[in-house]
Amino acid sequence: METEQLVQTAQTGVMTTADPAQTTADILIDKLIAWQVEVVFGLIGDGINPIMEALRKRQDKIKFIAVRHEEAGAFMAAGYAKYTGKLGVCLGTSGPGAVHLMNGLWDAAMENTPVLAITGAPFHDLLGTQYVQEVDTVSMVKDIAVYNVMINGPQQAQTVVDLACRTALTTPGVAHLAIAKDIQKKPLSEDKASKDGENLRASSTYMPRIETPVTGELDATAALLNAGNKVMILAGRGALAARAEVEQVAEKLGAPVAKALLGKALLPDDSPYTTGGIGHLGTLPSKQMMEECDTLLILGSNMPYVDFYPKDGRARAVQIDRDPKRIGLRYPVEIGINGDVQATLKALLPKLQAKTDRSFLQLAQQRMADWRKTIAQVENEDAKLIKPQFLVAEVSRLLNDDAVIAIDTGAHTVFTARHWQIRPNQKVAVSGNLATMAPGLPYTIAAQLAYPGRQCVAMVGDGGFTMLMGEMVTAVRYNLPVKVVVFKNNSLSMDYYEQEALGYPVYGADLTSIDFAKVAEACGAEGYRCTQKDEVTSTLTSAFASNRPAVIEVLVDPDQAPAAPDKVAQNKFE
Ligand SMILES: Cc1ncc(C[n+]2csc(CCOP(=O)(O)OP(=O)(O)O)c2C)c(N)n1
Ligand SMILES: [Mg+2]
Repeated sequence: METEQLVQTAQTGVMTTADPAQTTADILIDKLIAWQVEVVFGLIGDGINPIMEALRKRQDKIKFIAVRHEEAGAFMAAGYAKYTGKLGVCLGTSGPGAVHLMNGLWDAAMENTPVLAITGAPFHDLLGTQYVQEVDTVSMVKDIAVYNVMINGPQQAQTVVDLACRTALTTPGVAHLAIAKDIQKKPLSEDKASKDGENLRASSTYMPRIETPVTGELDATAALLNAGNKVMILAGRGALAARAEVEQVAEKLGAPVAKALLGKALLPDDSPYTTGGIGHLGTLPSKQMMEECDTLLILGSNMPYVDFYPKDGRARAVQIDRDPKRIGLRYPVEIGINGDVQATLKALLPKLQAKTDRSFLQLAQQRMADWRKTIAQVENEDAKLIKPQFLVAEVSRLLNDDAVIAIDTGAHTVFTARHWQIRPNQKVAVSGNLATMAPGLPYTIAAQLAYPGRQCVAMVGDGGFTMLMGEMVTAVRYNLPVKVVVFKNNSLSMDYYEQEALGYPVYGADLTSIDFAKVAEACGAEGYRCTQKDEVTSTLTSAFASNRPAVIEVLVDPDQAPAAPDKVAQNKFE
């Protein structure tokens, strides 16, 4: 696994010195270039014209991707950062443009994703006068921003843009800079520095944060893990860079690894060490092993489904996380280590004793063999309609070894999480914590920009896709050959089943049918359609072979409920 996926590499600082004719907007964009920002996702407006002009003048150094909806721009910035670990940047005009960014910013913030949002504001002397498009964007993002400033002049821009980028990358999280439109075009020569601020400067120096674990905790951790007879590992996004170390720990302790959805890429699904996903969209073996373990090692995971942890008092637990606020959040752990998972495991490994009793891991492997048979039966069962499980299995089989996948939110998330057998060099982004609909297409566009040579595929529901499907034209405009697989069930099916499970008569869940293949064609992309099971393989094969953006609309069986792990074989929703 490339560690590049997780952290921007350290960089030596470039101290940009602006010439006096440079405006705030010039300084802002030069700083972004110094921070190695390659792309800004946004949509113009009269609140950001000077920023657009600064981008236009530097288009050979920094790319502006014009989106059709600012929400998509923010999802693209978030997706870009989730896939690459680099800073994602989005831009929206004052008022409505900024408001549209919010959902994508929340998505980024809830996954500690490094994103910088830049918003415009009305003329500085009109702020507070209820002027047209006046939204207090600094207040709007204050619940999520790790850095949040209104820039009041080019002098200040020389410092705070660097601070915004560094804070977003190192915390990591969402930084926000708001700039009134006249301030954007104010030249440095017209902004006299204060006496105290005269020598204040910043630079694009950036060092990723590295936490060093404390030895005392390591010895106690090793003792606890060595004493366990049935050790289980729960690993999430924070463990992604530590594949080799997780494998070594699993091997030494004879411990199966359950992967939280955001940690799906940690181990390939055919690894002998993993029981696959966990939680409502996980596997039965993950659930069973978690119930039966006597020791739990949580690695960089904040998996929210508390029912899927061991019962209180049943397992002694250790948690390693770079955010101390998360230690003990989901399960009462005995020892918490605040640190990077990879560094901590490296230090811990020599202290662990290889367990001779392999029976717990062997039980997990045997259960996984049964589970694989069960899901293969579910996928291949004779059925009149196309089963979404079968569709995922076919996509999974036909993907390139280094495919980059985006998953939207809905019943199809459950099917994709479970039936896509991830391989070692495949990547994924999903709105794991906000669990919002609509990011699938924007994420995949960002993926294709970040990895031009790789196959980028989005798995989306018909509801979520409709929300931002205008971005198909963005894929066309920038020649991005993304592939969007639409699970068409004419239903907001996840919530259909939720209402049903709660005993409500289902209301508001049906969708009026849209011809998505035609929508794709109208945008200048290719449109494919499957209505029969025997068309799926050939249609996917043709679409994946195309070098153009494409939508593959697949009419799936709406009666397939996203079942909980123990109901999978019976197809019941819990
Ligand atoms: C922005 C947003 N609105 C509403 C929801 C609640 N919700 C979660 S899944 C879902 C249904 C998604 O439908 P679709 O995209 O068609 O996928 P399907 O469940 O049919 O696979 C809804 C309404 C949400 N998560 N995000
Ligand atoms: Mg649907």
